[in-house]
Amino acid sequence: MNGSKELNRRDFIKISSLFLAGTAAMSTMTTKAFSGGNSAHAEEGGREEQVVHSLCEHCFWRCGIAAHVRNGTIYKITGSKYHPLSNGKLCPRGTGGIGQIYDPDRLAHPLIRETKGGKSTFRKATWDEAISFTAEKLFAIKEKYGPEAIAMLHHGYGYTFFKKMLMSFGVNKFSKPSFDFCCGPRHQGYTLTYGHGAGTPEGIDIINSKYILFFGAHFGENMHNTAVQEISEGIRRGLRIVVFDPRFSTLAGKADKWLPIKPGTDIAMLQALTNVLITENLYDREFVAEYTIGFEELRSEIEKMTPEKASVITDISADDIREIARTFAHHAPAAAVHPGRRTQWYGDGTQRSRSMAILNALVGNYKMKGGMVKYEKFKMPKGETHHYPEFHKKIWSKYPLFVKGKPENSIASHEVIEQTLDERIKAWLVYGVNVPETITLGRKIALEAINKVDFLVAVDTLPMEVTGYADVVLPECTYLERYDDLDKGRPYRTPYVALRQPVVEPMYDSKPGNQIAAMLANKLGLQGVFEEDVETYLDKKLKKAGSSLAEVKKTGVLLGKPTDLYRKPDKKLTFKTPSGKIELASSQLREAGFDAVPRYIRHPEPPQGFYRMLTGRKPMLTFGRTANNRFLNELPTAKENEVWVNTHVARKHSLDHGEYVRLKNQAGVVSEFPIKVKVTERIRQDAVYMVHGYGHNYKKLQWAYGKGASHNELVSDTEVDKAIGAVGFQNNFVTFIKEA
Ligand SMILES: Nc1nc2c(c(=O)[nH]1)N[C@H]1C(S)=C(S)[C@@H](COP(=O)(O)OP(=O)(O)OC[C@H]3O[C@@H](n4cnc5c(=O)[nH]c(N)nc54)[C@H](O)[C@@H]3O)O[C@H]1N2
Ligand SMILES: Nc1nc2c(c(=O)[nH]1)N[C@H]1C(S)=C(S)[C@@H](COP(=O)(O)OP(=O)(O)OC[C@H]3O[C@@H](n4cnc5c(=O)[nH]c(N)nc54)[C@H](O)[C@@H]3O)O[C@H]1N2
Ligand code: SF4
Ligand SMILES: [Mo]
Repeated sequence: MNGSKELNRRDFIKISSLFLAGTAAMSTMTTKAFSGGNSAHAEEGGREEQVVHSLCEHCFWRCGIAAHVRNGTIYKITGSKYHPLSNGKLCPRGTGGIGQIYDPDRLAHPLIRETKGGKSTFRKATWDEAISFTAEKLFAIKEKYGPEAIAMLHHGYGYTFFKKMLMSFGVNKFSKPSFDFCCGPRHQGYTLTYGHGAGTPEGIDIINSKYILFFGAHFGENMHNTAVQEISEGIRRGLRIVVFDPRFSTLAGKADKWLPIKPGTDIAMLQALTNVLITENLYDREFVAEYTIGFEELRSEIEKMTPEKASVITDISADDIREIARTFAHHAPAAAVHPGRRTQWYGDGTQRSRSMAILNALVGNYKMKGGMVKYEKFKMPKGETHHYPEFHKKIWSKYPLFVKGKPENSIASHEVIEQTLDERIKAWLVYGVNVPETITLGRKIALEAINKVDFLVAVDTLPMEVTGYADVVLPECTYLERYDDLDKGRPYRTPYVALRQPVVEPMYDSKPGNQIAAMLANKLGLQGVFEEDVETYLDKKLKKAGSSLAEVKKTGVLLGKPTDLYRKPDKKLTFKTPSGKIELASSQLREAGFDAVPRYIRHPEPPQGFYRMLTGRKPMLTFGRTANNRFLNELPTAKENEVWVNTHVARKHSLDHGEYVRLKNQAGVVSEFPIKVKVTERIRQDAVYMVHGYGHNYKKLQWAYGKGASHNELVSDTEVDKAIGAVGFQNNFVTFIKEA
C-alpha cells in the first residue's frame, strides 16, 4: 500500500461512546473483589474490608500500594508499608488509581477499524475476532516483508508478555520512548564512565549526604516517591542543596542556593566547577590516581573554562561558581551531583551526564557514605530460559553507543518513526505509548508516521489519541485488575522482587495483558510460549526464590539482604569499563569518533521576541497516564498547564497574569488550545516553561480534552545525540498570540 492512499485510511476516528465504559459504569462502580486474593481481611463497621498489596502504574517508578476494598469497590489507595520504594507512602498520583479504574471513559471492548465508502469507523468486536484479525495481519506482514517490518513501542510493566510473544514470533525491534526521549543519556553517560548506569532510584546516598548539586532535576514536581522522601529526610539531617535551574522550582525553594543558569549552558558550568576542583587542588588525588584514567586529557579540556569565562556563558557569577566548587569539595565524599532523569535536553545529554559523573569521580565519593552508591538488585535464581529465534539478539539502532544487551530496547523510538516513514517498518504494536504526544520529534512527524504504517494495534486502557488511529484497539484492564510478570525489583537499599496482583476482577470486556498476549501467541501458531496460567508461572518463579505466590500475595514483596553500600578499606574497586577504571576520558566515545572528554558547545539562541520553551512535570500528572483522571484533576492547579512568563517579558508583550494566549513556535506552529499565563519572577527572561502532558485533543477524554496546551505539538526542531540516539527538543522557541 502506498503512503498517500494511507493518509485517508489512517484518519483519526472517534470511538463511539457505546464502546467505552460509559457513565452507567459510574453507578455500577462496584466490581467483584478478586476471589483469588490472599490478602488481609478486616471487618470495619460490619462491612467487609480487604487490603491488597500490589504495584502502582502511574509512573515507571513502581511503588508498592495497599489497595483498600470495601464491598467489592476500591475506595482508597495508600502506600505499602512493606515495599522498600514506598516506605508506607505514595506520591499524589499513586493515590489516584481509583480515578483510573472507575474512569467512565475507559475502553470497554475490542475494536476493529472498518472503512466503507472512504469513511472509517470502529466496530465492536469479540476478542476472538480482534485477536484473529491482528494475528492475520502480523502474519501477512511477516511473510511478505520479514519480521523486521514489525516494531513494538512500549512503556509500562505489562509489556513483558507482549515482548515474549513477539520475540517468539521472530520480532526484535523493540523500542522504549522512555529511553531515547528521556533517561537514555544519563544511563549511557554513566555507563561509559563507571561501567554501570545511574540507577532507578538513582545511586546517591541522599539521606546521608551533606551537599548535593541538582541540574534541572526538579524533585517535588517530579514526584519520584522514594527520592522525594530521601531528600526530605536528608534535609532534616542537615543536607544542603544547590539547584541550577532557569526556573525557581519547588526544589529551589528548599535549596541553599538557586542558580538561574542560562538554559543549555550546563556543560560550561560543570567544566568550570571541575576547573576549580583541579586548579585549586581540591580533588581526591589518591582516588583519581588509583581508579581513573584520562585525567590529563580532562585537565587540558577544562583549563580554558575558568569561572570568569563560564560566568559569561552561564550567567552565574564566578564567585558563586568558586564557592560551590569549594563547598562541594569541603563536604566530599558526603557530597554528590545528582544525575537527574530526563537528560535528553539538547542532544548533548550523554556528555552533560558524563560531566556530572566526572565531578563525582574527582571527589572520590564512589561507594562512600553520602556520596555515589551502587544499589543491588534482588538475586533471583535463573529461571528456565525461553529459546527465542537467534534473530532477537540483533541491535537495530544505527547509533554506535546505543544501549546493548537489552532485547526490550533494540532500536531508538525515533528510528522506528524514520523506518516507518521510509517503509522499512510496516506494523506497530503499541503498548502504553501515546504516540502523537510522546514522540518528541513533534506531533506532526508522529502523525505522518502513523499515517504511513500499514497496521497499527494499540493495547491501552483509555481512548488516548493513539487509539483513534489504530486498526485494532485491544482494551487492557487497569493495573488494579491484573497480574503482571514478577517485578524484578529496582536496585535499592533493600533489594526486593514485587508482585502486581489483581485487586478486583477486570471490568467490562477488558483483559489482562498476559491473557491478550497468550491469545495472540496461540493464533500466531506459537503454542507452548505461554504454557501455564499466570498464577502457576508466578508461583514457579517465586518458589525458585524460596517463597511462593501465596506467600508473596500477602505483602506484595519478597525482600533480600540489605545492600552493602560502602567501600571497604581493604577491598579494591573494579569497574566494568574497557580499562577497568572510571573513564574520565572515555575510550568508547573516542573509538566511535566522539569527544573523549565532554566539551561545551553553544546552542541556538531564541529569535527576537521568542523564548526558549522549557518543560517539566506537575505533582498530580503523568501525561497520558493520569490526564483524564478526574480525581487527580480536581485541584485547579492540576487541571491545566500554565505558561510561566517572566514579569518583564509579560510587560513587553502586554500579558496579564491569568489571561489565556496561544503559543506560536519558531516554525509557525500555533497551539491548538489556549494556555493560561503565569506572570512570575521565578523564571529567566529568555525562557518560558510549560508542563508536558496537557492539551489533549481527543474529545472522548472528557476530563483531559482541551485543558491547557500540548508541549509536543510545539516541538518542530530536534537535535539527536549522535552517540546514543537520544532526541533533544529544548531548542524550540515560542512567542505569544493574544486571544481575541
Ligand atoms: N509528578 C510527576 N512526576 C514525574 C513525572 C510526571 O509526569 N509527573 N514524570 C516522570 C518522568 S517520565 C521523568 S523523565 C522525570 C523527569 O524529571 P527530571 O529528571 O527532574 O526532569 P528535568 O527535565 O531534569 O527537569 C525539568 C527541570 O529542568 C529545568 N531546566 C530546563 N532546561 C534546563 C537547562 O538547560 N538547564 C538546567 N539546569 N535546568 C533546566 C526546568 O526548568 C525544570 O525545572 O519525572 C518523573 N516524575
Ligand atoms: N513533548 C514532549 N514529549 C515527551 C516528553 C516531554 O516532556 N515533552 N517526555 C518524554 C518522557 S520523559 C517520557 S518517559 C515519555 C513518556 O511517554 P508515554 O509512555 O507515552 O507516556 P504516557 O503519556 O504516560 O502514555 C501512557 C499511555 O499508556 C496508557 N496506559 C496507562 N496505563 C496502562 C496500562 O495499564 N496498560 C496499557 N496497555 N496502557 C496503559 C495511557 O492510557 C497512555 O496512552 O514521553 C516523552 N515525550
Ligand atoms: S512515584 Fe508516584 S506515580 Fe510513580 S509509582 Fe510511585 S506512587 Fe506511583
Ligand atoms: Mo521519562
